[in-house]
Amino acid sequence: MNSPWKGKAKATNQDYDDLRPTITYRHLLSNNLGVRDPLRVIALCDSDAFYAACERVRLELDPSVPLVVQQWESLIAVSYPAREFGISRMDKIKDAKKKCPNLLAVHVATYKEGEKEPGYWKDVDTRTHKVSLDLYRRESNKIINMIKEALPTGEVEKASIDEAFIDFTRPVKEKLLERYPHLAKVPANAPNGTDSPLPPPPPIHWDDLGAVLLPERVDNAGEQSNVEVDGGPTWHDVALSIAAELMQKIREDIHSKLGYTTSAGIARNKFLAKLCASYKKPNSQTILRNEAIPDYLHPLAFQKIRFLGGKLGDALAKEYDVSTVGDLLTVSLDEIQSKFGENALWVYEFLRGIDRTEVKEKSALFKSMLASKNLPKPITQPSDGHQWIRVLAAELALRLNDARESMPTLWPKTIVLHARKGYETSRSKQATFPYVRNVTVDVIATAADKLWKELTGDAKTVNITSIQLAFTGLEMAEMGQKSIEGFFTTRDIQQQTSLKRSREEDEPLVSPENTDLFLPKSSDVEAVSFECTRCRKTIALREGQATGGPNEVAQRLATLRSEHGDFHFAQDLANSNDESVPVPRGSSSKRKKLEPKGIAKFFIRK
Ligand code: DCP
Ligand code: CA
Repeated sequence: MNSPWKGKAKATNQDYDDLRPTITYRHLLSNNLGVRDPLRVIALCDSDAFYAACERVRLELDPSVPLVVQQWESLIAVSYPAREFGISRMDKIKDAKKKCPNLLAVHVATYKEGEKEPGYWKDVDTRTHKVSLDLYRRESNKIINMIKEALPTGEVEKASIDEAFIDFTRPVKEKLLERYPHLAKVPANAPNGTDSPLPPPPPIHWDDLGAVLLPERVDNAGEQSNVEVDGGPTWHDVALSIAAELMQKIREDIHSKLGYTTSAGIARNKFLAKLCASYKKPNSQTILRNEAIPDYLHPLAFQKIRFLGGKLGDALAKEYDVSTVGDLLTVSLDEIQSKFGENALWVYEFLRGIDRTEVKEKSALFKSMLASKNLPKPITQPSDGHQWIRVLAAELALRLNDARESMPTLWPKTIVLHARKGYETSRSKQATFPYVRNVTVDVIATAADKLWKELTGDAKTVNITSIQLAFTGLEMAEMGQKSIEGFFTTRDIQQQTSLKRSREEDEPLVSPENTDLFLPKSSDVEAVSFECTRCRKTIALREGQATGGPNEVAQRLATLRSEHGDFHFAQDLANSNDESVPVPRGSSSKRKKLEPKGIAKFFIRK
């Protein structure tokens, strides 16, 4: 039977009430209006074929070379020239080479036993090597830092290894006042003082600012940049065009200084910026003017929208027998709330291009660092653990020393070794990490070897399928103005080390069952679990899900992580007082006990 909603009256632009907001002097002159600022402009900047680009830059290759990055037999990144041969991430390396005989396939760097640094070896083998993403992390940090330096008053949030959200609202207001200084002063005859509307905006030259999405002409973006919307440009359009100028300049600088092309989406909020960032790729940017929002959103399959891709999207599609955002707009707020709970308000708002989430820089100081390896062949002899410990120690040494370049006084308080058999809870041992000036592979491996001996005890044989080594309690040591080099004399180091050691021996070690340790959200591709930084629970793949190649395991883990994130998002909404704004972290201990209700039911609870 047809749903009563199918074919209902078409949604109109009346659904979007603030596409041409009136901008007043107060709006322009205030810097604290937050997510409801009518001049708000957000961008999402995403690097093109990122890992492939990192390898191209490292090898100093011409950008026209078709290149893929390989991890064991799978592809993890495909350059745009390689995409022209029809190659995608879904291909196996063999098939990709058939499509393009001149394809350059670079295997991702790996750590190898006995080597201090990851490298590009000829004989890569998952049984003896461990993937290293260090190059990509470093290049990613360089890009983020360039964006931050270009925008001292903008907010930059790293969204993934190659994506960043940028809140341009403040830099744009500064530019507006610089270009139109008369706006800084409210005219004496303004009818409502500071709350009077700004004078009409100047014409905008959209040329060279990227593809501009216009109402009903979203498919001809960029080609009709001189065509105006009814009523002409608004001050929000001026704000978008200034953000586009700044974004363009930042993207050009990233390209000329670091060699990476990027693509960006610029719109009034995060959700829309992300949606239009991939409108035209690579090396271009897209501007979504408010008045184009309805025409851009209507034909979209709503299940492609983040948060609406999983069970909730399926339930909505089934309930109303619809597939596009436009179809769903005919469902009233009352109706959607009666079926999906009060908090379905955010679905209602997303469909109308409203998103009030902030761009917020995540804390730069991570608390821990984790290196892990799923062993293709279990360790059965306790003496065989040593080789993997050295491999993991090499990764931690490199990452700690990398981090120390920007945070020279960074010290891990504790070192933790986890070992796991199959999907059993992992066993772990930890110890205070000695203060030493040079944290070398040897220093880490020696500490970890000791933990390994404690963990395996007198056992003649063991059965270990996954091993993780972590630094926890990473903090910046308080050292005033002194540098690390000047702070510790060799004697200090010896004394401190021996002090720590003697205390360590007196201290009871954590029981093997104790997994209640703070572990990071692992960025390691080979983990089978991660610890959620919000609920601090270890979320692991279920038995059977951790089989297959490392790529498949990594993908399942990525899905699990995203579903778990969605669960928190939905729960925040369900527990929030202002239903459109997620509750800040840790603001209520009551939340823990609440069962998912309404929309939260549709997200997996772990
Ligand atoms: N990545 C991965 N495994 C995946 C997806 C991505 O290892 N299943 C890595 C490799 C990518 C990087 O993350 O280069 C960024 O992912 P994107 O989805 O942004 O893809 P690309 O940057 O490669 O391509 P695009 O130009 O389409 O953004
Ligand atoms: Ca990308």
